[in-house]
Amino acid sequence: MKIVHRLLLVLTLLAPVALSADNGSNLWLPAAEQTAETTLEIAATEVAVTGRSVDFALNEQLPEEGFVIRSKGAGVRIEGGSERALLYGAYRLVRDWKAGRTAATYAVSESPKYDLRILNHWDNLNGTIERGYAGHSIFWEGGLSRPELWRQYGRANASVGINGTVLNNVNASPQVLDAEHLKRVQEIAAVLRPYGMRVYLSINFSSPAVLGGLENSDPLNRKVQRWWREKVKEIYRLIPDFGGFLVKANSEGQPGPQDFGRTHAEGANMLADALKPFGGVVMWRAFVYNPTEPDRAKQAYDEFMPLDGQFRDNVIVQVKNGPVDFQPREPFTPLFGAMRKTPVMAELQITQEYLGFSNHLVYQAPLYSEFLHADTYAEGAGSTVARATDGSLYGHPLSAIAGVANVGLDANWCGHHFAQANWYCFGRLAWDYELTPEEIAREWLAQTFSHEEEFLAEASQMMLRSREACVEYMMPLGLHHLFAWGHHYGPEPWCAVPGARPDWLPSYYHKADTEGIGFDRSSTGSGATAQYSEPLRSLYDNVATCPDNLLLWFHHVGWDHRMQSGQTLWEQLCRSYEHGLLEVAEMCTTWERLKPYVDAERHAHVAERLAIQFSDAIWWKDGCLLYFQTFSRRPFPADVSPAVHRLEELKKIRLNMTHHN
Ligand code: GCV
Repeated sequence: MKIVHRLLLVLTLLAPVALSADNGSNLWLPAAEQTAETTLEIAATEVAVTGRSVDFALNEQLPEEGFVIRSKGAGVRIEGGSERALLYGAYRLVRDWKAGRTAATYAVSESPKYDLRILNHWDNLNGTIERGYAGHSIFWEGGLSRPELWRQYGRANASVGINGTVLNNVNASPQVLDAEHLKRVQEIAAVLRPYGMRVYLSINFSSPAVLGGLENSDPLNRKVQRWWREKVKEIYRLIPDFGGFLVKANSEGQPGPQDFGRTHAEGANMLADALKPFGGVVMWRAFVYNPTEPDRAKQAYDEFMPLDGQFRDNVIVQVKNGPVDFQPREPFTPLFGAMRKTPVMAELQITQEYLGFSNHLVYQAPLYSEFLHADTYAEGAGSTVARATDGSLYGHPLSAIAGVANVGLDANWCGHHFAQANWYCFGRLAWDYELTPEEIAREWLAQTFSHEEEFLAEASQMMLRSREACVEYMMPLGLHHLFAWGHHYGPEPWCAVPGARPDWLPSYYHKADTEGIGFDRSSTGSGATAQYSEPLRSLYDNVATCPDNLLLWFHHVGWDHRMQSGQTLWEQLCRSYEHGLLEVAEMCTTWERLKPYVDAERHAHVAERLAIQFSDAIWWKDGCLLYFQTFSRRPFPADVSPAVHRLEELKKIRLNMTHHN
C-alpha cells in the first residue's frame, strides 16, 4: 500500500540510530541462563534474582495450584499444593521484583480461577502458522528440534500461570498422530513438563480413515473406536501426562461426526471414552456455521443447545467469546450461561487476526475483561461469563480457558513488542480475572520497559485506550466483519466476489442501503436476541435501549436515527471513525514523549508500527465512510476531517500480504 510505504520511508530517514540493543527476546522476564532441570530447581534458581532467601514447602492442604507466601525473618517462605504451585509462587516473587514493587513483608495467598489455562497454536506441520504474524512455528518449522527455545517458552508461560498448550492448528493434519510427529510431541512435552505445562493436540476427525486406512471414521463404527483407543494408548506410552484433544469438526470444511449422520456429542464422546482411562479431556469447538443459515451468529447456539447434557464428563465445549469471529467488539456468545449441564470454556484470540496483525498496538485486556465480566443473567444478575465458565455457577468440576497464541520465531516472539502484553494479559486473566486491565498493563510495562511512574502512567493509558480506538477506526457502533477478502487486515465493505459464500462477504454483515445500516437480529429480524436471557434479551431487542456500542450488531438503523448521545447515526458513525484516528495520532505523540524511558531499538520498532497504524486508521476511516456515504448521501459533519483518499483509489488496493504477514 502506497501510503504505508511513504510513511515508512519518512520514518526510516528520521529514525534515531539505535543506541542500545534490546530485541525483546526476554519478554517481561529477567535475562537468565537456565540449567535447572526439575520444577523445584527452576523455582529456586528463578528467585535468586530477587536477592531474598526463600524456603519452599509443599502443603497438601492448599489447592493443587495454590500457594501462599509469608515473610520469614529477612526472607520468605512459599508453600504450595504441588511443585507447580511452588513454581507459580516463585514467579510471583520474580514479578514483584522485576516490576519494582518488592513488598517489605509478604502475606499473599493465590490460586487460579480456571483449572486449564491453555494456549492454542494454529501451527501447521509445515512450519507456517494460520493467522500468525510473528514468523513461523517454534514447534514445527524446518522439522527442527529447538529445546532451548521451548524451554524459554515454557518459562514465559509458567511465569503467568499458563499450564497447557495445543501444539498444532485446529485445521489439523491427520499426520500429527503418526509416529514421527508423536516423537516430536514427546520431545516438546519433556521440555515443558518441569514448567508445569501439559501438551495437547488438535486432531483431524478423519484420522482413522486417512492415517489408519479404515473404511470410514464413523464414531459409532467399532473399528474406528478401537483405532482411537489404540492411538490414545500409544500417545500415553510416550507422554504419560498428555492433556487431551482439541477438535474442530464439521466447521469450515473440516470433517466431523455429521459426515456420518452422527451428532457432535457422539463424536466427542467417542474420543472422551478413549481418553478417560488416562485422565485426558476433549475440548470440542462450537465454532460452526454454514452458508444456508440466514444468521451465522445464531448457529453455534442452535446446534449445541439441544446437545446439552449429552456429553461425557471429560468433554468441555470450547466457544469463541463472540458469536461471529473475534471481531473488535461483539456481544458474548449466548451459549455462555445457557449451557448448564455441560462445561463450557471460552476461546479468546491473542493473535490479532482482526486487530491489525502485528502492525497495530491493540492491548486486549479490556476486551477480555469486558467479555469475562459480561452478565449473562442466566441464573439472575451476577451470572457473569467468568462465573459460567469457572465452575462456580453450575458446579462443574472441569473449568478451562483458551487463547489463540501470537507466538512465532520472531526474535521478540510476537512481532510487535506490545503484542507480548496480550500473551501476558491472557495468562494473568486466566489466573485471576478480577485483575484489572490497568493493573496488568502497569505490571507488564514495569517488567518490560521501565518502573518510572511518569512512564507507567502515560504508557498504561495509551494501552488501555488502544482497544476502543481500534473499534472506532475499524468498526464502531456494533459494525463487524468489514474486512477485505482473502485476509483480515484492511477494509473492504464493498467487497463482492461472484459465487462467494454470502457469509464471507462484508455486505452480509453491514447490510448498508439507502435507508440505513446494520444487521437486524431483533425479533423483527433473525431473532438472535431471543438466545439471550432476560433482561438482556429485551434490552438488545429494543432499538431504544440497545447500547450504542452494539446497535448495528442487533439492528438495522436509519441514517437519521437519534442515538443515545443525541447525534444522528450518520453523525456518530463519522465522529467515531474520526475519534479512532485521533486516538492513534495521540498514541504516536505519546510514544515520542516516552522515548527517554525506552531503549532505542524497541522504541524505533514500535514507532515504526504506530506510523503504519496511523495510516491504516486513515485507510479504514476513508474506506468505510466514503463507501457508506454512497448510501447515506449525507456530508461529513464539519468537525470531521475530510477524506484523504478517493474511494475508487481504495477499491483498487490489493495487499501484498507478505508485507503484513
Ligand atoms: C483456524 C476463522 C479464521 C480461520 C480459523 C477459524 C477457526 O475463520 O479466519 O483462520 O481457522 O476461524 O477458528 O477455526
